[in-house]
Parts: sequence; structure tokens; C-alpha cells
Amino acid sequence: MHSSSSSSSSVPLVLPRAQHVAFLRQYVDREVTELPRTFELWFTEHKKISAAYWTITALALLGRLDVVPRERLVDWVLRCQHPCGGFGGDYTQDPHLLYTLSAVQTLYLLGEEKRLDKDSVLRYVASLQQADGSFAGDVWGEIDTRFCFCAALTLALVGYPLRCDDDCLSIGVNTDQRQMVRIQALVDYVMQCENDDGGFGVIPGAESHAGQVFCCVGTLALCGALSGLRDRGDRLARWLAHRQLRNGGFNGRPDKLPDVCYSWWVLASLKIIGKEHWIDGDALERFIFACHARAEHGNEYVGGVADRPGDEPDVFHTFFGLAGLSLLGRHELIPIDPIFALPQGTVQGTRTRHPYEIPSSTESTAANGSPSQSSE
Ligand code: GRG
Repeated sequence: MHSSSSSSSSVPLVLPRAQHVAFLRQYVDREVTELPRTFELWFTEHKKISAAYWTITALALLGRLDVVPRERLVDWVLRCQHPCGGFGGDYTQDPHLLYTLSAVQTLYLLGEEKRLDKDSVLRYVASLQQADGSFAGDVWGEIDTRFCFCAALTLALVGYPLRCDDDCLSIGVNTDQRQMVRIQALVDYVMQCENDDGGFGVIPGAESHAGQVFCCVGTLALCGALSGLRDRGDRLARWLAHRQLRNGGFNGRPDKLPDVCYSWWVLASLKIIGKEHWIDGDALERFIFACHARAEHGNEYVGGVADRPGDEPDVFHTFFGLAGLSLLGRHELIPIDPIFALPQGTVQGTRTRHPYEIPSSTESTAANGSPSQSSE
């Protein structure tokens, strides 16, 4: 398979649903427990459970969850849980918040959350909160705003309303094992990661990056704390809008190349703060289609999406490309929730219990400085 290196606007903007399903099925049709020690299939073994989440969520957006070998997948996911409550990226791997979130998302997507030992998950998440409100990814203590989001979304999915007015959540059925999650401290920590340019970084003082922005904005939204953003989010929206390049794609920070995955990190962030109209959605759509893998000579799509035009497709970029198109409202795709990164229908119940507010689109426009496209 080879994809054309052209990103010309002549690519047909017709979603190759059948080809995408065939591309994704290559992964789910395998025996998941036998899987693949090969790089090109699941990237690396330690993150196999995230690859499973990307693959089946992409299939769900295409309306084809029926092709997933449900029982086999659920058994394997549950086997990845450790006695501490956290999940590893495979059953041979150590537990980590990144893979705990992917496991919980996968079980919710498959409607199998009842098989989850929620209390042990809650205790695991709570055990990783630090004195300053941040979260470590695992027992080794790396700090990164990604882990704040993984913790917040995992807690939300397993049923904890994360409101600042609750201040402390008391977690655990057995009183002797009670642990606390300090929500206000989490919000305060995330706000320390806000930069003068309106973006957020990996730790306080670190360069703004679109991936970290998504994690911070998602965490604030889950905690009902979006109102703390500078200039009602306008400064952040301006920084995000400037991620759009002349070819319609987004980069993750200034002077970097575009990558189709930022279609999600940037657009979902804008959607969460109600400013998705600050970017050129048609140009982004054309860029995502230009990243679709194509047969060597011609415009025929072969299934899968790459990071940028001409590169090889993989499940990570296929998921984020389709998720971006879903956020843009493509009618062939099931609508995705910009915070939970799951089909809206899957999280409806959770959202009803904990109605995280997404502001409706605001009236702010390009007159506020956005979106003037930066050079490629
Ligand atoms: C459930 C959607 C979802 C997310 C879970 C893991 C996670 C929480 C969020 C990851 C956010 C993040 C940091 C995304 C960026 C990924 C990426 C392409 C990083 C590449 O960074 P660099 O510095 O590349 O290598 P650039 O593009 O800056 O050159």
C-alpha cells in the first residue's frame, strides 16, 4: 500500500467507509491475546490497550461496532487490571493512568462497564494524586497534565461528579480504605499550567502544546471550572486558531508541522469552550481527506488515515482523523463527545448524571484576532 504525496484539493471528499472498516478490521480480527508483537500492528506492546480503544472507537464512529469480537476483547481488557486497580497496556505490563483510562473507555464503549471493579479503579486513581493537586502517571511519579485528564475522565466515567463545590471526594466502600481526591487542588494545579499565550503545557511554566491544552481544558470542563480561563477563553481560542496552517491542517505548537491528530486536540478544545467556529472547518476537512491513504496511482482511497499527506496510515491517526471529521459534523459518522472522546450515545447516561457544561458557540469572531492562518 502506498499513498499519494499530493495534498491537492482534487481529492474526493467522500468518506470511504467500507475501506476504513476493512483497514480497522485487520486489527480486531486477530486473536487479541495472541496479538501482535509487530510494530506496525499495535505500535508497541505497552500501549496495546490504547490502540484497542482507538480502533474500536473508530469502528463505533463508522457505526460498525458489530465487527468487534466483544467477549474476547472484554476478557483481555479485564485481564490487564492489576490488584491495585490500575490497568496495564497489556496483561504483561505495569499499571498506568493512561492505560486505565483506555481500559475504562473500552469497557464503556462495549457496554460492559458493569464488569468493572469500579471501587478498585477509584482507589488507584486517588492514590496517584500529589500534594499540589497534580497526578502522577504511575508509582514512578512522572507528572504531566495528561494524567490530570486521565484521572478526571476515569473518575467521571466510573461515576464521580467532579464539582469544585464538593472539594474533596471520599472514595472507597470500606472506611479503612478511604482515599480522597481533591478536586479544587486539581483545578488550581491545572490553572498553574496556563501560559500568557492562553495555552497550557505539560507542567507549570512549560511551553503551550495543543495536546496538553485538550487535557487541561477537558479537566476544567469535567470539574465545572471553565470560567477560570483568561479572557473568557478568548486568549486560548486565539492561540488554538493560530494552529491552523495554510493547507488547513493544525500543528501542535508554533513552527511545527501539521499532523492530523491535532484536528482532534485543537478542535475538541475549541468545541469544549464553545469557540469551534474560530477555525476554517472546510479547510480542515480537506486536510483530513488529503491524509487519507490512497492507491499508488490515483485518487482511490484504500482505508486508513496518516499523520499527513503521503505517509502510511495507522490506527492512531485513523481514529483522530475520523474523530475530527465527526466533530466537524460529517453526517456519515456518529457524533463524538469532545470531552469523553466516545460516541455521544455511549456517554449520554454519564452526562445526564453529571451534566458537564459545554458553552454554546459564542459570538466572538475573527474580529478578536482569529483565525488568521499562519504560514505552513
Ligand atoms: C482519550 C483522546 C483521549 C486522550 C487521553 C493521552 C491523552 C489523554 C492525551 C494526549 C495529549 C497529547 C500530548 C497529544 C499530543 C500527541 C503528539 C502527536 C505528540 C507529538 O509531540 P511532538 O512534540 O510533536 O513530538 P510536535 O507536533 O510538537 O512536533
